[in-house]
Amino acid sequence: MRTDHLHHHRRQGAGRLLVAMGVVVIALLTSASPLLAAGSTPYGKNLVRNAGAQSGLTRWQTFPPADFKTHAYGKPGYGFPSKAAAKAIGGGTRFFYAGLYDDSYGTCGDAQQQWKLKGLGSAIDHGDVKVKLKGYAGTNGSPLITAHLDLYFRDAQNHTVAKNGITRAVSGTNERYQRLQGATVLPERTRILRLHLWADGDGTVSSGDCQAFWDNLSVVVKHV
Ligand SMILES: [Ca+2]
Repeated sequence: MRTDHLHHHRRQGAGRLLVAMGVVVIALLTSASPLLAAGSTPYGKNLVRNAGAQSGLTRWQTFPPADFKTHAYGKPGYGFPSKAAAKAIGGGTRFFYAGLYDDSYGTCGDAQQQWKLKGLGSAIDHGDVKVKLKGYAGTNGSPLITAHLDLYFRDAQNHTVAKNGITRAVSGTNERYQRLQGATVLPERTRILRLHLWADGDGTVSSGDCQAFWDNLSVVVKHV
């Protein structure tokens, strides 16, 4: 009896310990989201955060300071995509905009988001990981303003690998969006992906306005 009781008691104790450990693990997983980055980069999931400008510039690094903007969809005829253009792509209420031309820096505003690929190194080096870039970009009516959507491939030291990445550009879209996309197998040693929205062209300098815009961006890695 006594032994049984003791045994039962011990099992209860072990059970409590396991529950306590479980709570600790769950707490670590839920409370410290940067810790989750220590896990593998997920396949099949859009890595871009705030991909549609609906949360302003949260998650985006911009340069020069305060130049790159988000802008509300509105009426057509002002060089920006209209509410109808937004509706056509499920673009919500706001889009990314390269801002006014910055004379002191001699450039339009640009925005970037970067990911360190975690836990995928061996699959990448075996040629088993594909990346797909998708998004919408456009410009005003000027053929001299270009909207760029680039995804760069870099190694762990942020140096170039066998391919620079996927680069796409549009110009003279006359306030409409063009759907841009590209997919490729990641070259050996790729450990960093960087998405870059930027604009250039003589029209940006002469007009003082970089009327290039983007919305609904997506970067997805897949095992192939
Ligand atoms: Ca949007």
